[in-house]
Amino acid sequence: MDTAKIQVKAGAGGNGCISFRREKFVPRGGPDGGDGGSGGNVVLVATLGMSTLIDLRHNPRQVAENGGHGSGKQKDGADGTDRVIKVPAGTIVRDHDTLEMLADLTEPDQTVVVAHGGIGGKGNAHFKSSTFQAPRVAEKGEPGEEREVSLEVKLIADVGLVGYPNAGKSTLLARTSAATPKIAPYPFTTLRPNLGVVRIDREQNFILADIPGLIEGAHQGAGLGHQFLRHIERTKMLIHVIDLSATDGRDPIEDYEQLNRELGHYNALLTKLPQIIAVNKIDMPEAKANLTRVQEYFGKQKIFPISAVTGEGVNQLMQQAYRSLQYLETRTREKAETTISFEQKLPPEPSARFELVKTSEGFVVSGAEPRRAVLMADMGNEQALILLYRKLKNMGVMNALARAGAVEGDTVQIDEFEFTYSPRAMRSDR
Ligand SMILES: Nc1nc2c(ncn2[C@@H]2O[C@H](COP(=O)(O)OP(=O)(O)OP(=O)(O)O)[C@@H](O)[C@H]2O)c(=O)[nH]1
Ligand SMILES: [Mg+2]
Repeated sequence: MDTAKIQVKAGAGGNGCISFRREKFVPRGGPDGGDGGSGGNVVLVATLGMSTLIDLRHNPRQVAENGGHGSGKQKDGADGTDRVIKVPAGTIVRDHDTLEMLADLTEPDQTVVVAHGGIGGKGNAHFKSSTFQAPRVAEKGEPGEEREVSLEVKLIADVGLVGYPNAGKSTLLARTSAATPKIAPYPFTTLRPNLGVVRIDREQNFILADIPGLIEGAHQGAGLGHQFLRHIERTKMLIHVIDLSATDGRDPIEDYEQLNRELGHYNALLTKLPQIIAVNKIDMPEAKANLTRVQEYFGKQKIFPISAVTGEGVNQLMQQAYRSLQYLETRTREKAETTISFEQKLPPEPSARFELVKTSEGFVVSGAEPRRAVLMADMGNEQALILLYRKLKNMGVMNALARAGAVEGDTVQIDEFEFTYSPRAMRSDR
């Protein structure tokens, strides 16, 4: 339920209207057709308190409302309503075809438009000019964008709990936060990651994630941990929980090494995350017996003996985690600041409005603006070509064609529309 593929379609713009004023004693009124309204967008919004994409899996097609058409007396159509889709905070949004990342919705209420509504077509009231007194033409609404997007939820926790199955991770999360994960004396009790807020005091807190247990082979898909490892890619640090009592006939040091290997197999970067070592179940005699040996193994690296059940040592551990987090955050902030000052030195990109390519068949014009002009031209209407010529001329397309050596009769292609280049026609259609 952590991934979903959805099809999104924004609303089309409404059509512009062709209409003429009719009043008593005014036989031929001027054009008064109103504009179409814009189509609604499809918008994703990051929402706290949601953790899965299950609703979207059941509704994989999401469509926003179309804009209303314009009508007479300069009345404009209503704008279409946006389709707003709630997704969990921590959702990464990608275009399904290109895999391009459209957004990383980490902050609650952060939004991204995944399909833009089309703009409304202009009514004929707009097209009156000295040479074009009675325009019997209006624009069509622009079609809404349509595409497939892939969603993937990655938890956003500051600190991840990792450890062998049954080490006591969930017990520790339950002890330090209001979360209520399932706890039981057998491995793989936790099937899904759980989050909890750990409060150090009134203002200081961090988010702790409990990840299902990992075992050797998890990175190859054996065991449960595999599909959840990606969640800890986004934590800033880990608390490695070791079962010091070794009651299941295991060895705490071996457990520790095996688990780190497991992380490394999955993603070498995970081994670079700072780890705090918590040796758990210190309330048990078996654990006390192992403590000296394990302390020697870690040498200078500080370890935290705790009991998630009695609470012994737990506060010290959480305070250390909070201090480490603060240290890490200052460091990344400093890094980020250096990057920004570097980026500011770069010159701004010139924004090209269209591109012109000469082919053996003629010319191909591409770009969002000319494409939109063609899509909004009502080709069934003979006057539509006049409007289209004007628009392309204003965009500079006609001049660019002339400069590129286009001559009367050349074919010009824009999107799926083809026309014959004719400077003479252009002049008469001013
Ligand atoms: N004596 C003692 N038992 C503990 C301690 N912490 C956890 N346990 C017990 O160990 C067992 C496993 O605890 P969980 O918290 O479910 O362990 P987990 O690491 O979340 O296990 P998985 O979700 O299966 O990976 C439970 O029976 C707990 O009561 C502790 O500090 N002392
Ligand atoms: Mg658990």
